[in-house]
Amino acid sequence: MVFRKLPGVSASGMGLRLSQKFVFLLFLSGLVTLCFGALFFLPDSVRLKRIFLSKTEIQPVTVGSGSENDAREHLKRPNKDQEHPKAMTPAKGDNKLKSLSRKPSVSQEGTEERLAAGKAHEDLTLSRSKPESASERATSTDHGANSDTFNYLKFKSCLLKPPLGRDNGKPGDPKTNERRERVKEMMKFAWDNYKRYAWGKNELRPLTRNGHIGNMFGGLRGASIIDSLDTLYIMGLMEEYNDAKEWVQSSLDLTANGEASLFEVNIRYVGGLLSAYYLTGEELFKNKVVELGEKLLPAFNTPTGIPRGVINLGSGTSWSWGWASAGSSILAEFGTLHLEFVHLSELTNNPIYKEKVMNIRKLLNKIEKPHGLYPNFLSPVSGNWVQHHVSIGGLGDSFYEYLIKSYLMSDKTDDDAKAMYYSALEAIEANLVQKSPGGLTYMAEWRGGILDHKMGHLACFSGGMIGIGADDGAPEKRQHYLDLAAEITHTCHESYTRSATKLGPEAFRFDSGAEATATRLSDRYYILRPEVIESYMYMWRLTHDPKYREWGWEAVEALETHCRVESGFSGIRDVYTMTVSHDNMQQSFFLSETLKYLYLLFSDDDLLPLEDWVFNTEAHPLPIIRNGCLQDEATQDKTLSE
Ligand code: DMJ
Repeated sequence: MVFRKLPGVSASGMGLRLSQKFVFLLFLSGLVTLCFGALFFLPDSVRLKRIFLSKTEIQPVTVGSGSENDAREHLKRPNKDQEHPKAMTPAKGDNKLKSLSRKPSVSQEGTEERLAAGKAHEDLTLSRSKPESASERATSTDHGANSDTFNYLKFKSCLLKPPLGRDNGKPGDPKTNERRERVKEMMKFAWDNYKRYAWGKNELRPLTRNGHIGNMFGGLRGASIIDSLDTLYIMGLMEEYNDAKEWVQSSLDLTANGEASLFEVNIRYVGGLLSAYYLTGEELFKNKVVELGEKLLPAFNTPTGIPRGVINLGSGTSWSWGWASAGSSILAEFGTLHLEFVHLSELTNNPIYKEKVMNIRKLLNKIEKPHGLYPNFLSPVSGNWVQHHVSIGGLGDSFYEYLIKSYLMSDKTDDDAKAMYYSALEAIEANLVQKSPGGLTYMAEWRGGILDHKMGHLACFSGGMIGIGADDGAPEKRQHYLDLAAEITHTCHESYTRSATKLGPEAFRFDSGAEATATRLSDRYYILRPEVIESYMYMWRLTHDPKYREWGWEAVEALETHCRVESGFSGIRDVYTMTVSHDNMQQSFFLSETLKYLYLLFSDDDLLPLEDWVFNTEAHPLPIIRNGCLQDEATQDKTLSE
């Protein structure tokens, strides 16, 4: 640049003014940048923000409609005491969480609530520019390209036993068979009413006799259909199964746009379609699941590869939940993808899905853990923990479940998963497992070193989890793990027996004199959850102690008495009162999990034998992958000639 001397101004004077101007301009541009940056911190509702930021970056994520159904699972197991809204608690008058919590009142039905997406916008920018890995580049154009290479017959020949057993698991004992038939009738009743009043919607509202869509699955529909496919099939409800299959064929629209919970879509839709395929061999299910799996991949485009919680299935844009501190991702969400994604790679012969979840695994394995525990919130940008809240219930639960199940599903070859599971369990025992004054064993929650003596209904799955992992623990620990599993299951059963309805509350406590009872009004509801029954089923298979079948039958009777209404099954708002108030929601997991686990509890062990199958966290059975057998040429020849 050429500086011309101005009259009456010395060279040094001019230089001084110029540098003053330069500093001023620098200051001005800094100010503008700051103001623009500050826009990100304004609530999404502020107009200025909407004007200056593009729609995709600030679009609020619609999750957890005011109706209780949604709040549910996307946030799986929220807790109202927590400052984030995973809450699905039906309490009224909790203003802090009002817009985020489950609201079971029929009169509130239809109130759509929106959680502003607390996305880290800078993260989005970073993630978009993240270079792809070599294998990603190699495969990113067609993730389902090799999906026709999976040999179903060969897969079947590698199973140790027929999936449906000798006689579809029919028990020899007539009383048990009668009980099993009752559960089958419950499934038919739930299904028929869904079909009649809510066909194609996500759930049935049994009191108002209509369908519920909610916002957890983006534009996807038919959650109850996808969640029911395998249950109908194993129960031999073939007419119903065929209707469901026909709907998948003609109406499951995977091109629908909308913000969905990555976790929920994965455990229900991906899990449900995978199971349906493995059980039936119907190519339709495979094609659908591969198409869907591909749509989930952009969620992993973050600086660390840890996916965010919400994804727009149309555009591939993803966000963190608005309530998750500092744009963090949730352990139970990004840690509950492994089983399904490994199977997607199996079916497509494309390693990308497995790579995505192995990357999560590696990061979690490497990162420093407070007292060996895994906190529930992690930044997808820095890969660091964001808060030190640890829970085996909401926000954490199925991460631990997927560690041991990954090991089992790998035909016990996934040693990292094994090592991580047992060391996590050790840390849990050392820090969270407690004995109440009344002698009940429970899992407390941990908040930066301080124990909250509360156990969520969701945490009751851990009886079954510790049970199925017992056998592969250190030899001197095996009996101990089985005992621990039985104790936890016993405690969860106590939480049922101590209520008037004999159904368990959403959370129960062990402080201020409480022993496995809810002390807060807002924890008293029951939304047809499966976790306690899930543990009965596993403990029955592992021990054959008849008490587990008796406990399961108690639950059937309580469900029939308090949750069956004229047009389906409904959750209830207070398990401690006999004059029940229904929440008007038949959750899809009632069909996929609660009734399936009850049916299996009253069936012979050869129906979906644990030697061949692991259940995903929505109770969809996925086969153990026997690579040795699958790659064996002799088996190949055998199947080809079949
Ligand atoms: C289900 O969707 C799954 O079991 C999930 O892991 C947790 N919660 C519900 C049922 O309670």
